[in-house]
Parts: sequence; C-alpha cells; structure tokens
Amino acid sequence: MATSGDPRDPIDLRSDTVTRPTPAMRKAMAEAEVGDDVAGDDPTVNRLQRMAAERLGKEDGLFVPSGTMANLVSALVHCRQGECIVMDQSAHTRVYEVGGATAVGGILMDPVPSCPDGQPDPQAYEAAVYPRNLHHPRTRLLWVENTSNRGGGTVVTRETMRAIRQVADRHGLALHVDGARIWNSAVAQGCSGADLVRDADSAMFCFSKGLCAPVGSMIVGTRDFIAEALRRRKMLGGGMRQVGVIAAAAIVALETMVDRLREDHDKAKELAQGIESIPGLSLAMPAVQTNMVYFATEGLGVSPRAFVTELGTEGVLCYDTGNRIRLVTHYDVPAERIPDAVARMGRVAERMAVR
Ligand code: TLP
Repeated sequence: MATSGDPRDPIDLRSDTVTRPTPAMRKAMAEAEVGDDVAGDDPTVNRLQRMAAERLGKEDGLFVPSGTMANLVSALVHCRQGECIVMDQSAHTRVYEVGGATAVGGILMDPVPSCPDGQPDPQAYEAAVYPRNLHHPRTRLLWVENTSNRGGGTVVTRETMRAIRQVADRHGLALHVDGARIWNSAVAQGCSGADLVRDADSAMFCFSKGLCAPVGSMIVGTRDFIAEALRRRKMLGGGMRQVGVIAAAAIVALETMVDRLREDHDKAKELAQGIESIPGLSLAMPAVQTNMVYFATEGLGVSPRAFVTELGTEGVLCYDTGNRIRLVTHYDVPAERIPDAVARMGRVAERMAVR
C-alpha cells in the first residue's frame, strides 16, 4: 500500500485540467436527456447554454468541445483575414493554441508586453492599435485573459476591464475575454462572473478545469454573435450530436463547483508559503491570487526542467514553462496533501543543492 511521501502515490499539480468528473457528474451524465444538438434538439445542452449566458449576463451561449475551439471560433467571428487581435504577448491563445487564429483564419495576433503584476496595461493595448490608413493591417479586436495563465493565475479587475473597454470604444474595436478560469477570478475578487465580462462583447470559459467537468467550454455573447459562432463551430467540425451526456456534467459543474474554487486558492497560498521556506526556491510572482503558483530554481543553480524531472521521482507532477515551474491546485489534490507536496519539494531541493 502506498504511504504518505510515497512516489507511487503521486500528487498531480500539472494542471486543473487533470480533475476527473465527480460522482454527481457521472450520475447526471448517465441520466441526461439528449437529442441531436446539431439540429438544436438536445434539451440538456440548450439548458446549459441558457444557464451560462444568464450567469454571465449575455444573450446567448454556445457549448464547444474545448477552450481552444472557443477562442478560435470567437476570433473567427470577430475578425476577417488580414485583421489583427491585440493581446498580451504571453496570452494562451498566442502561445499554446497552435497559432490557430493565424493558421485557420489568417488573423494576426499583435503582442502587448506583459505587466509584471499580471494586470493588462490599457495604454499598452492602445499603443498596439494600428492607425487606420492604407498601409496597416486593420486592428479589429482586443483580447484579455482572466485569470492570466502565464501571468501567474492573476485576476484582471473590473476597473482594468473598464479601461480596456474605453480603448476599444475610442477605436471602434470589439473586446473578447478568454475566461478559461473566469470563475476563479470572480471567486478571488468576490464578484460575479457577469461583473467581469460586462464590458466584453464576447467571452468564453471552461468547464473542464477547476470546475472538474470532463469536457467542454462555453462561448457567450449577443444572439447574433452566437448565431455566427454556431456556423464557425460547424465549419471546424465541432458540431456534436447527443452531447447532453457531457453538458449534464457541465451543469453540475456550474451549479455546484464554482464556490469551492476558493479552496483551491487557499491550497495554492499554502503551497506558496511552503515553497518560500525551501532554500534555493523562490516565488516568481509576488502574490498568489488564485490556483496557480509559479516559482524559480535559480537559487539552486539547476534548471526548471531538471528540477521538474527530479520532482517526478518523488511523485510530484508539474510542468516547467521554460524559466519557471508552475503548480496548479485543484479538487483532486485535497488540502491534506499540500504539506506532503512541500515536504517532497524540500527533499528534492536539498538533494539537488548538494550536487
Ligand atoms: N490551459 C491548459 C493547457 O495549456 C494545457 C493549462 O494547463 O493551463 N485559455 C487558457 C487561459 C487556458 O489556460 C487554456 C488551457 C485554454 C484557453 C485552452 O483550453 P483547452 O485546453 O480546453 O483547449
């Protein structure tokens, strides 16, 4: 039998995407009422889409298989070939979505320098908007990620959203939110999801991260926007049939898993405190706001990659992002396991320091 600290009993902090559906979700999936969703006939999907749109204060919603598709479909609705989206240089869509907007839509993704505190800088967005003339490509869309993944899981505030909306209005642009973890942001800020996307024309969020559903993301926007999004989803092969079986899990996620995200944030804070106490490791972000902890290994004189590999032998699973290491807390790593994770990291740091 595996015991505490036993590498055969891994602590998986790679991502909140590793969470598995809860028993309540599996039950709802088994019992879901379904129909052909491409024909608009799946009552469970229709209910989920209405529910999500209502919670985010938008007219309509569209269920899609993944966050990547949610972002791609949104970009394709907002922009035509040769047009530009302004986004943080480290935005997930720029860095981790295979360049889909450019590859599929011929859309440029213009980078804005990241701010050290993870808060987008409205002035930097404004500076990246092309003037309208014969020569430049046309800027069409501003893009904000909330929470910011490579920004350390930091939240974007309502004030920042308002300021970016003003930039959009000054230049006649649309505003999209990659809200893969919008509920983490809302819970951390003590506001509603709707508060955070009020200034946006469209937004997406994921069910299959901290909310623990097995599959699926949601796009929300006006009725017209969603009608166009439906065509793009179909074009990309994302029209699904009796998809109520997974929408049922997403309903459970939305109804029961949002408030508990604060537990994940507490676990991340505890993890960060533990890391601070380990000689040679240092936090890469000043404050942990949600469920991510980024740290550096410079003080040990070893590369993040080498540290991650060694951590794997102790049964702590995580990813490096080049110059840093990311840990993500979630439902499937209970609070009781955090001290064990810290202890394992401490052992690895000690071993590597003496080499
Ligand atoms: N992020 C994942 C993947 O990079 C593996 C992670 O572990 O953080 N937007 C943001 C901000 C995201 O973090 C992600 C996924 C996506 C979009 C895409 O969602 P999926 O993976 O459902 O396509």
